[in-house]
Amino acid sequence: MLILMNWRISNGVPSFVRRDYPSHTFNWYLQYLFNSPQINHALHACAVLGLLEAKLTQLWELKMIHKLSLAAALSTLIAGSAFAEVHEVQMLNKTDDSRMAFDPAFLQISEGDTVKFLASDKGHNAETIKGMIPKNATHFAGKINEEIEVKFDTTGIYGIKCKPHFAMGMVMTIAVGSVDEIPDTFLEGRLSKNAEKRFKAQIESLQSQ
Ligand SMILES: [Cu+2]
Repeated sequence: MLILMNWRISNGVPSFVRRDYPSHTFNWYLQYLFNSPQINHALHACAVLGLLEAKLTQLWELKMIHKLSLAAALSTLIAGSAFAEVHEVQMLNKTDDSRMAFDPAFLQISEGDTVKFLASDKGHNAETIKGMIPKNATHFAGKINEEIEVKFDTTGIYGIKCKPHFAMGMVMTIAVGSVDEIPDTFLEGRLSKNAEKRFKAQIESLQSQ
């Protein structure tokens, strides 16, 4: 798609976006052809790109932007937000193997992805642990029973806790981007035996990937 767009861009004003064309009808047609939810997501991204390109085309016609910046803007969009994912984590009183836990307790995500913490059971929250997030990353703290969505833009390892059940080991690890190694200081802070044990298991999931 990127090559196609760049080809169109380098061959003059992008022309495939006809602003009078009902693109959603076309999307439904493709969805019917492929009959797949993944295709549906991809088409949604394409529709977003189409709208953006239409806007950029207008700017282009007004000679407000340069050919290269159009290509760069589209490339960034394709590489970034169009494919950012939302991951859901449940906050639970009980899972198959433990009490008071995040499920999943370990997540590997891409930069720019979002994690949504669901208040599946009552009495929990999600917040970062001091000393257990990457340098330059921002701390966050949800309130009890609050469902928060957090976007992770900084690469590295994040230790997350539920404040009321931290001592019981209600913690999770989120690895953002390609993390080669765990910082030496990651488990150096004050952790209960339970929290430390679960963190060690979560880190093993990372290293076994
Ligand atoms: Cu909790």
